[in-house]
Amino acid sequence: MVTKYPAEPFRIKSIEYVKMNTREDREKLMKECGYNPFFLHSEDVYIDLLTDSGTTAMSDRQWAGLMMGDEAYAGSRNWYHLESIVKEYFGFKYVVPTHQGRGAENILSMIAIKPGQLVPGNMYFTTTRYHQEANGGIFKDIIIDEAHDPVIDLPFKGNVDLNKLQALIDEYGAHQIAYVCVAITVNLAGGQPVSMQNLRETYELCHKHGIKVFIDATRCVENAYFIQEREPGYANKTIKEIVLEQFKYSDGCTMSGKKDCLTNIGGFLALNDEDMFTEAKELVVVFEGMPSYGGMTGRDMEAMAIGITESVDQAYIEHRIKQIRYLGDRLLAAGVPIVEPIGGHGIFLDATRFCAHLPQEQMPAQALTAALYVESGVRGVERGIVSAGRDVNTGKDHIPKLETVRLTVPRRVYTYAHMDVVADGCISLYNKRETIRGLKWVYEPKRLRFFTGRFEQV
Ligand code: PLI
Repeated sequence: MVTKYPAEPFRIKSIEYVKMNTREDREKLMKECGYNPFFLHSEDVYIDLLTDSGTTAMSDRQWAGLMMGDEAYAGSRNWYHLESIVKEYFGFKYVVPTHQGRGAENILSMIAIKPGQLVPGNMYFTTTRYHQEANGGIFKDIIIDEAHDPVIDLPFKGNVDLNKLQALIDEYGAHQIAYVCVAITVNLAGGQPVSMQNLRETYELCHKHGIKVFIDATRCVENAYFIQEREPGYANKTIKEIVLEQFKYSDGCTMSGKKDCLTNIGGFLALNDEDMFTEAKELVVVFEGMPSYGGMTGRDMEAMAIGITESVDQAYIEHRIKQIRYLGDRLLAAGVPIVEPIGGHGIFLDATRFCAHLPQEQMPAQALTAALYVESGVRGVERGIVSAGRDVNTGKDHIPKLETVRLTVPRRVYTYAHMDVVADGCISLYNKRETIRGLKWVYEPKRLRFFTGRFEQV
């Protein structure tokens, strides 16, 4: 049965209390942490929507799996379990475990990029682009133009623009392209999905020119749900079948297990090329650990193997997507500007329209994130000019068209009542939005500056 907002498909077996502090507390705390909510103690946060990464509530089966951890330095049985599950669900020949997604990005960038080569991708992601650039790659954005516009409503707003990709091949030559990175879904576009047709066409174009395609699989189950919901021919396929088909149109993937694998830590690189696999195994021992654990404990690997099997459950993924849609629908009904259509892992407040009185150099999304915490005890995260960082060559700020605050919903953690609290907080702040003050830098880190930067009010 298709329900607009299905109830939680689980019952709660263990709980963690949260507390609401006072507005005066929150004003003081936000000033002390330099208007960067990454510095807040999580105990001072009432509803934590900073990220959906590693914040999942594990199931009883996963907790039971932890007790099955084989903590041998080499050859842990949990590794063989995880390896077989990844092969079955993702369809690749080889798997290299890593401590989390960026560990896999580091290894892939080291083995696949020659200095000066381009790495086209459907919008940048912070850690992904960092590793590409650190290995001499040049990121090129090939997402469709509409993805940079918060109000255009398209079913697959994360799609690769094949004309942009073709133009890069024509201008630079295929040999100058290290590989194409396709993220499913696209995080910073608002969790927007990529269609199966677009995955297929991107792969066909690349292979015609001998270019490899690597998928950023971080939210591949959410992407599969949107394909099932929206793409002709997929309504009767299972999520497991759709997930598997997505990877047919690629040569490998990087995975942050902390999202769609339903675990608190872990990741992997999976691929089909034997030579690349050999090189990746040589590097994993340098940066992560043995090729049979890659920075994870045996129990983490067991939890991840079980998490992957649970993630393709229809009731789970439908509730997840629709719970987020509930929050977005409430905001839209109250006139609060958000990125549309509502995507897979959170709601993105459109800070450009929300804080129309602030110029982008005063970092409206950072200011809005701070103000929302003070207003409601809800922690979101800036995904705008601060996250975009500086151009490695010119040193100038990247100026993203999307200036957003991401309210990222952890998996299986919060209820619809929590979503109401978040919506009420956003709406009451929107009604006094002119009171939000802009920010300026006090300390700007050289790398991934959004994590540890500090600000003060203008
Ligand atoms: O946080 P990691 O190292 O496990 O994964 C890095 C990473 C890669 N790709 C994508 C699309 C991500 O979203 C991602 C991590 N995302 C975080 C931490 C987030 O808050 O969105």
